[in-house]
Amino acid sequence: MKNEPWWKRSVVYQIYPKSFNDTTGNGTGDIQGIIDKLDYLKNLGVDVLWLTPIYDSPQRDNGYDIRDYYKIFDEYGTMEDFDRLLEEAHKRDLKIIMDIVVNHTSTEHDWFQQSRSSKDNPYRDFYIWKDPADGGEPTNWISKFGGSAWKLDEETGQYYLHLFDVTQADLNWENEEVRQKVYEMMNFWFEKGVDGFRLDVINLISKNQEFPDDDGSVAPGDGRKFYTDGPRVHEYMQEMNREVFSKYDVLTVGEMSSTTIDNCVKYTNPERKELSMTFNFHHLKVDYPNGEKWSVADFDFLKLKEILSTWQVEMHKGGGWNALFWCNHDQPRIVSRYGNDGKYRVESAKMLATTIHMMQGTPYIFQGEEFGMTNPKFDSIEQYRDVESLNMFKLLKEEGLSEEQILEILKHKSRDNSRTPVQWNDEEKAGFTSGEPWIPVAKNYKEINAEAAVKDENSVFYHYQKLNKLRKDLDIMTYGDYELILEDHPEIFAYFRNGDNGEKLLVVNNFYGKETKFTLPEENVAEGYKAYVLISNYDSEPEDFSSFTMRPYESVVFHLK
Ligand code: TEU
Repeated sequence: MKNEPWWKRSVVYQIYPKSFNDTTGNGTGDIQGIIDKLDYLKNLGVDVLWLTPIYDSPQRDNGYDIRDYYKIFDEYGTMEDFDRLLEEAHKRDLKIIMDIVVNHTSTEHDWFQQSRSSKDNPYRDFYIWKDPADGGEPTNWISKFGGSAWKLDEETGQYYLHLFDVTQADLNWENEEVRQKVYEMMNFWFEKGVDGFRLDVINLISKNQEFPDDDGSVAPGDGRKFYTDGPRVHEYMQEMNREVFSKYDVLTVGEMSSTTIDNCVKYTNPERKELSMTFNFHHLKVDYPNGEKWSVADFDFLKLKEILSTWQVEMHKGGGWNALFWCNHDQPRIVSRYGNDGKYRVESAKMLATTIHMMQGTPYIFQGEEFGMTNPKFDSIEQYRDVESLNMFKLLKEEGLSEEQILEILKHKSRDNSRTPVQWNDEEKAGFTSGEPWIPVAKNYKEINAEAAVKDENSVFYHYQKLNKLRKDLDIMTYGDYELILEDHPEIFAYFRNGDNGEKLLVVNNFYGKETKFTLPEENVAEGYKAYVLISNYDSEPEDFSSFTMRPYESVVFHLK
């Protein structure tokens, strides 16, 4: 285990700079704001900070639309500020990973400006241009943000592909020059000293060059099968690894949209020399009835257990590595989703934290999650900022839904649910800014904020701190095999982690707000073991680890030796 990479034992904290901490009063977070909170993050016990894109950008998609990969977005600061952040973080033994978006660029990027200018411009082939088919879009694929994935450019009479917003044009990875430019840019950031990358939708970069129409078997115009984990994607990842990652000791995490376990094993098995680990989203779709995000439904608990467990077992078997997470800037807050953001907010936030952190992989904590921030429950469309939410509002209205219905859906599903300003304290604007925040602060900041959490030894914050510390102390958290038990139990998510020499962790979580009985199944009865409670979320502990009544959202981890 000695030669294992450092990132297997790390905990990553995700910062969404726009909403993190504003020091200038312009209502938008900034780099200095991150520097000011480094001690807070160090105290939480995380090892790595992932910054979502901080490059120059028109901000149509909050920085995932990059205009210049070599420049910091003005409102966040300057390259000098960034260098200072890197230095201050490293001083505290915190690593920094950058978010790299290379499936697409902003249409304001110079490459695209050139590319669009004429058919024979040297940059034309940097993007994916197609002639009209039968006078219309080249294929029937739809964009992930709604509407066609193709946009006609009047200048030259051709369409360009945009899997996301119309201002996010897909790069043409078939073009070797594009790849070289991307690797050059990646090397620039590593030479600066950053410690890794989160690679945005990296499994979408290789498109089926036939560009076929989708037959609609999944959903009308779906198109995903023609570019998800596409034909040359592993070749590109290996090339990227050779040209960039292999030269540094870094963490690389690929964001994998609608991927499969087989592919994620390939992306992350070290022998293949691609990436360190992958994010997948299957466990965050168990509240999408029939795969439909834009509806409101309870989550399917048995399916959740099945999905997470299958990924645990299969990735381990294949020698891959999982990124573990509940929250990010695209997902509603987990405590409002699979937990309880009312009476049992604290208990359920801790229970969810334990459930995911005790699995095998590298855990990620999204800003605010560490003290149990909730969805803001906006009640008017004016409060929303997200391009996807605004597009969907329009589209669902056209489909005939009432504003009231759509607002109810957005309350649960909008990406803005996680993007409201971090609630630092109970002062005006939650201590996020002295100005007017770019997106409203959630109303519950007086009760739910970082300062209150740090003052309260029973807070969610200290639960995360403890989990982070346990990871450092116990090898079994990193290396133990995962074994689900009670797979059909309708309320309890329980599993073992099996280490060497019979050492075990028994992780038992009640996912509901009522009492339920835990009984260790016959075949798992561990004779002769002594059990020590490692971490739990109530102040009294069960007497017998093999059978006890669980309180609402109770969570207990036993160390069996
Ligand atoms: O997200 C990719 C992605 O597929 C999503 O999770 C997306 O938010 C979802 O499909 C919308 O329903 C990444 C970024 O995390 C996201 O913020 C960007 O908007 C997107 O890529 C485009 O760069």
